[in-house]
Amino acid sequence: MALEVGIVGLPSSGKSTLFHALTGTRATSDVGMAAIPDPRLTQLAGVVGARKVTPAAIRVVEVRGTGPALLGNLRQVDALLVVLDGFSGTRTPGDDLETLRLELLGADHDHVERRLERIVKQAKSGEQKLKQEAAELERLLAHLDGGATIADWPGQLPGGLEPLTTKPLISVENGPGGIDLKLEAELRDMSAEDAAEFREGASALEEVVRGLTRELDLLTFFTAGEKETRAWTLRRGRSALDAAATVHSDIARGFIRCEVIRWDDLVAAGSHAEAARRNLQRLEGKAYEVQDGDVLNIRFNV
Ligand SMILES: Nc1nc2c(ncn2[C@@H]2O[C@H](COP(=O)(O)OP(=O)(O)OP(=O)(O)O)[C@@H](O)[C@H]2O)c(=O)[nH]1
Ligand SMILES: [Mg+2]
Repeated sequence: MALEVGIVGLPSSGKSTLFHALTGTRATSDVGMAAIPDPRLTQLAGVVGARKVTPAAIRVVEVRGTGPALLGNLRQVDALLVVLDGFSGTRTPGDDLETLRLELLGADHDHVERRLERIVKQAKSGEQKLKQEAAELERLLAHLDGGATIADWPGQLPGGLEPLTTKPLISVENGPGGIDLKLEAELRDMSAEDAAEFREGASALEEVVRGLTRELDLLTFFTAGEKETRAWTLRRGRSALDAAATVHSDIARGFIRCEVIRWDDLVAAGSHAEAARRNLQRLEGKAYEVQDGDVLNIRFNV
């Protein structure tokens, strides 16, 4: 499953412009993929002579409003990108962020309330587990009504609640004080060379993507084949088996062991064969904790 991020913002703040700048897709669709640029991938692909190079990607979802029902579409996403209008001169980004936070709080309150209603109905069957959940939700609702947030809830949350307000939130000020999203969206439609000539440094959007990977504590690992060389994201602290599952569930199921080499060792060696000769490759098992920059070759049988 690719990482997923939701774009939220007040009307006309630049949500669709950010969506286009990130995904290259016009907002006729609400879901697109944003590639995560990584210079290591290009080097690896060169060394193994890959015919296809695939960067890691984030799924991006834009929601077209801030009501509870629309925001509710974001319960599955891993993080929120909040777009703030800093270009029109008619808004105060800090105030708009506060407004957005209140909308998110409102949506979570609404969500807990509805869920409580539903569970109370279901609990009439007398099932003990449902009665317990109803009691928990009632306590949580009282906590929210008292002006607190789900994030301050001291206990464990009822399973599958998926609040919005506990998700990592990254704000993007659209305008001179932040990122000129209109320009980024226009650059997106140019070739990489033309775009590079226009801007002084790296794309400002790269900072947004880096912020996301930081907030979500992600690392990048690689698979480096001739047919395809590819970058993948994984939460820090996860195992080789989790990495295998990211690539394909069959590979995880048939996992035997995996060969691990540091990306720069492989680049320095110039080929898998030379890296093996220099003994730069290690064999690891399912429990191995994957490190940022690892190149994995997973042995499996199906
Ligand atoms: N000058 C300038 N105009 C911008 C910028 N970002 C967006 N706009 C313009 O502002 C308008 C609204 O931008 P959108 O990206 O459609 O905003 P939105 O949040 O998706 O709007 P809704 O979906 O209608 O709520 C468009 O006409 C954009 O071209 C910017 O950075 N500078
Ligand atoms: Mg829009």
